[in-house]
Amino acid sequence: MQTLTHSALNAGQVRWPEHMARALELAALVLHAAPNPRVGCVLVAGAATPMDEPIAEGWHRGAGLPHAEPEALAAAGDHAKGATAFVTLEPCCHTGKTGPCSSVLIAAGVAQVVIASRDPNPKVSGGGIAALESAGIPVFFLSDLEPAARRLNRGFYSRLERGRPFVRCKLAMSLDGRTGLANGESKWITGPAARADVQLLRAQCDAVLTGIETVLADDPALTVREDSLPLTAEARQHTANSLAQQPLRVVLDSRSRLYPRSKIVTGEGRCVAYGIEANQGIEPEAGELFERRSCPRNADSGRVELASVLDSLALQDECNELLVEAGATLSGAFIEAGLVDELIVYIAPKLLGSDARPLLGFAGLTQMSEAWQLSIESVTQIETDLRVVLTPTA
Ligand code: AOF
Ligand code: ZN
Repeated sequence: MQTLTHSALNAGQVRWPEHMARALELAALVLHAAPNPRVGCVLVAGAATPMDEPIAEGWHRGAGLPHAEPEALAAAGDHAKGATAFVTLEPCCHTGKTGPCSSVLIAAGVAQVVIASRDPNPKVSGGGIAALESAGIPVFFLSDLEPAARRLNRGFYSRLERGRPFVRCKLAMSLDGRTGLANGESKWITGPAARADVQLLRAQCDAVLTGIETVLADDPALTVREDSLPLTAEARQHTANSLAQQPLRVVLDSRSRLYPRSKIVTGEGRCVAYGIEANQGIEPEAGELFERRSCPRNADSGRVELASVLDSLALQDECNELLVEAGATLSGAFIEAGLVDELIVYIAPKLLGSDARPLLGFAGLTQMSEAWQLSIESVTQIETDLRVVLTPTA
């Protein structure tokens, strides 16, 4: 396989970044394809001239459905022969729920394949590249687009490379960093548009996690309400498959206080509660969509060990991306444990005063150098509120 940076492209390859950017765009039409990665494919006529035009497009709509390459090849028909295939991820070489894409590309007679990332799945992991090359099809790696291709599937990479999901933590606060009044009233800090944006975060993840205190206080459903999603009709249609299933709901419930009629248990889709002891609580009453799991106890907090919960979600549920929608204590514990990969903070232009509730439940810092340092990824105004996306600074 030849690695190519943008500056090393020859005259016949100058439009390659453009074709790959389109393949990345196609992949991103799907909110999530879990447990599979999101993949896009563009077929371009001919092997290498600047005049080459795309002849077909395809993308992966979700687990069990055709991969991006056979989708594009089907759209191209006989024109695929001699074409260049731009695929955001290394074509697979195994038979899972569908057959190997490398074989399909070889059978269709494509002249060459250009990829933007390697597949971390141990069943593939270089095998797709090797299969194509041994059939005489050159493979090129556009390394400058690798960060974008990895970002597209950061949950998939996180699960396969670290054995745990990519963790996003959503928080909503007033301008003075408060989440509710001292009497507990918290509905609503942010406006309807910001809350619709949270629906989109839920639709993008595989699992939503909260704590038992939030369930006891607010009884949240934590489901995706399709009609609240801020999507165009076209976008909705592209991602229809990912909206067919609710994200797994996860409750941390160390002392088995979850009750069977809570919305998190009775809502559509599966719910898992993690406690210290297995087989305690409501399991028999709640039906087969509810499961109670046990976890090691964290010696400091006396509650479930958060890292074990993440390991379990990756291993047992193939969870790529987890959204934490919890209160100050649990969100603070995730941050303190260094387990949050991205924070999404909605800020409402309201002032609630110093007796209102704080954003996070950790305390005890005595020096500025101990502060949790974050970097701002983006700041977006969402009607009356702001959304700030941050990542912890390593
Ligand atoms: C590709 N193109 O569009 C995708 C790929 O169970 P299966 O058959 O759907 O296989 C899932 C695995 O295939 C997934 O873990 C990843 O390694 C690869 N995904 N590969 O060539 C695609 N979605
Ligand atoms: Zn495939």
